[in-house]
Amino acid sequence: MNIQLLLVAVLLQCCFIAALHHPLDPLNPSEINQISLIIKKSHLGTLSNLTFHFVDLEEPEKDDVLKWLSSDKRNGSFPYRRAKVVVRVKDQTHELTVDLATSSITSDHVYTGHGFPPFTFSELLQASRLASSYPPFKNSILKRNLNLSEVTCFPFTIGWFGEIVTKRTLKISCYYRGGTTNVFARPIEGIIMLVDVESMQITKYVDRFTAPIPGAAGTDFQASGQGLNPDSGPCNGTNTRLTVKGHEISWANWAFHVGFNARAGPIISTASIFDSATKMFRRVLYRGHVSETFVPYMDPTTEWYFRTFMDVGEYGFGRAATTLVPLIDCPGNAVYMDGCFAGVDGKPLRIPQVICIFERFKGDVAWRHTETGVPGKVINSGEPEVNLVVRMVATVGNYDYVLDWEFKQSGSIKVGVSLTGVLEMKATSYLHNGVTSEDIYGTFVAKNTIAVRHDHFLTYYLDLDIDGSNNTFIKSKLKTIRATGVKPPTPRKSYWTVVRETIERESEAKIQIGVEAEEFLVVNPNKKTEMGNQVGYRLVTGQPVISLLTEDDYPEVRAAYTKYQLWVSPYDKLERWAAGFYADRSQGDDGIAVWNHRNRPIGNKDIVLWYTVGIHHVPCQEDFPVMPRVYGGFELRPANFFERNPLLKP
Ligand SMILES: *[C@@H]1O[C@H](CO)[C@@H](O)[C@H](O)[C@H]1NC(C)=O
Ligand SMILES: *[C@@H]1O[C@H](CO)[C@@H](O)[C@H](O)[C@H]1NC(C)=O
Ligand SMILES: *[C@@H]1O[C@H](CO)[C@@H](O)[C@H](O)[C@H]1NC(C)=O
Ligand SMILES: *[C@@H]1O[C@H](CO)[C@@H](O)[C@H](O)[C@H]1NC(C)=O
Ligand SMILES: *[C@@H]1O[C@H](CO)[C@@H](O)[C@H](O)[C@H]1NC(C)=O
Ligand SMILES: [Cu+2]
Repeated sequence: MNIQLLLVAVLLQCCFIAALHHPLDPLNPSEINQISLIIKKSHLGTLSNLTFHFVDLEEPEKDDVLKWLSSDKRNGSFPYRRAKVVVRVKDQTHELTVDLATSSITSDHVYTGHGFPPFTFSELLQASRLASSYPPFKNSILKRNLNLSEVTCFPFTIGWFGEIVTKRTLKISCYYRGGTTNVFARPIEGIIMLVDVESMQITKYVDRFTAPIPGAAGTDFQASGQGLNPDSGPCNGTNTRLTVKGHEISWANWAFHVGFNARAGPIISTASIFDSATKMFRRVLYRGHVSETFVPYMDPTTEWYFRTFMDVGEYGFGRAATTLVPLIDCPGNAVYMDGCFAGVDGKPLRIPQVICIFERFKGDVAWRHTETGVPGKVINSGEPEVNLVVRMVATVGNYDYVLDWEFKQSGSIKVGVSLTGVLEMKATSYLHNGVTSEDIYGTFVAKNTIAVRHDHFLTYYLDLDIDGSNNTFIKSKLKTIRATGVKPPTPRKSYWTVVRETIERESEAKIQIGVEAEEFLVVNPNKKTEMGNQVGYRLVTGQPVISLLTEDDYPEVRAAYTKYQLWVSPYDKLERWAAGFYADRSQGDDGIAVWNHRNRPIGNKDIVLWYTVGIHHVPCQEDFPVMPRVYGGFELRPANFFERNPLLKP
């Protein structure tokens, strides 16, 4: 049986050694090697079967980073370099801090709370291969008259449904290739296997029913060649203003750092914008990245109910990242960065060209005006919009997430995700729609094939530092007023005004967007413009989507934060992952919804925004056999940050 690997990244042993430039630079291959050697030589290494689940830079103290950046930053190296490592050994999860300068483990703590660290490639691969040699499965395949060599199995994380959890577990579901490369299009329905990951054995086998395997015809996808070649049209910028120094980027009026880790994928740090009025760089975003994803499927039956994925915490977006393909994933003028992370054995793995950075001219107007009021003249002025994009693509099984951070010279940062790839489909004995009145939990996209309804929630961690660390979150309500008090009276009956509400506590800062007309601002209450306005940035929200599951449903207990699109918390180095660090089989006792209960003060404090991009996905036939991209996002836009339009000459 030739089970294909679900992981599409090209993984190579790392072969380069990057010099350290910036305290937030990701761990380089030699550092990852050093870390795994330190751990293997320790008491943990002598125990059997040590597996590495997470190896990342231990975030340096923010004050130290800021001090280092604001001093003459090239005049000396950063004072320390530490790693956070999570390993499993003897069925226990160890959280380690490793100091790279002294080559020592400075803390070793056994985690005993709920949930498990992310799965490794090796575990997923081994689990996917178990079925082929499992006699009951071979019988089931024989019974269905299928060729075992044409079967591909995938491991799925299984969430939590109130049971007592003692083991790391996956479920396996299988598909039939037989004449197609679109593996997900031909599900072998009715069979579910439970895998105990620690012993790597199938511990439960259910073959509940058979359904016809959807046909192979029409499932393959080929590009039509209609795409404009990005090299030939006016689609790409010239990059003349782009400088990449290690992980530090400067472009036009922006300067920022691009990192990468196995969990979040791309991480934007210390983004500052040059103010031509003051001739100074001003701080905007200390750190931003995807914090968690939640993808619950809306089919409550035996083979499907557990599909309630938290991809970032269970698998890792960085781990699922793919090597970008020039002229498809990124235009011709893109520059690329590699990504490194530790494999199951602690050795560094490299994903070549994991992030691309490119200047983009989409044909949009940045600003314009035609002035006809000057006698005898028609004055046209304006400029085209040219932006800089930082992109990574994570392919988590069937879905592809294109993550973009787009920097505009106006000071905006547009953050978004495009979803494409293949739907999760289910085989049914019904041929097409209209033959049953029962709920089929999805849409017929092909004969005997239902694409199951689901949601995508991507929660972003946004540590904004608007012109300094101490910021305040403001909710501005647009309120309708009766125009009764106007003197002298006019015929107008109503207008709207802005009622600014300063949010002092985090419990008042969990917000369902779109219920009222309101605006969200992060301001620096200690800084005002010459006109007396507080300097700030506005959060321009996208479609207001919240989870529709009931609060007592187990997936919702784990992802309670998806009932609100926006949360604000005081900065705490330990609070980065919206559903908690140990997302696999978590029980909802960690994460932003829980931290919020402490109701800490957030006025004039270093604060973090947690914003969720949500998409309710009701599949349609055009999403088959591969779906055209769907976009969701938001924008961080200056609001009284500059004295005037920063796109103009000073
Ligand atoms: C350690 O790993 C080996 C090979 O994967 C396996 O055969 C053995 O059972 C494992 N031992 C323990 C204690 O898990
Ligand atoms: C770096 O610069 C700061 C301020 O200019 C100075 O106080 C410090 O001594 C310098 N450090 C080194 C290692 O040169
Ligand atoms: C099963 O599939 C394999 C691989 O595609 C092929 O080589 C083999 O001939 C097939 N066997 C039968 C009985 O069709
Ligand atoms: C687009 O990029 C390519 C490759 O860098 C370059 O040759 C071409 O001139 C660019 N096109 C435009 C319109 O800038
Ligand atoms: C920021 O707030 C903290 C307390 O919340 C205070 O100690 C500090 O001085 C403030 N910094 C500035 C620059 O206002
Ligand atoms: Cu979807």
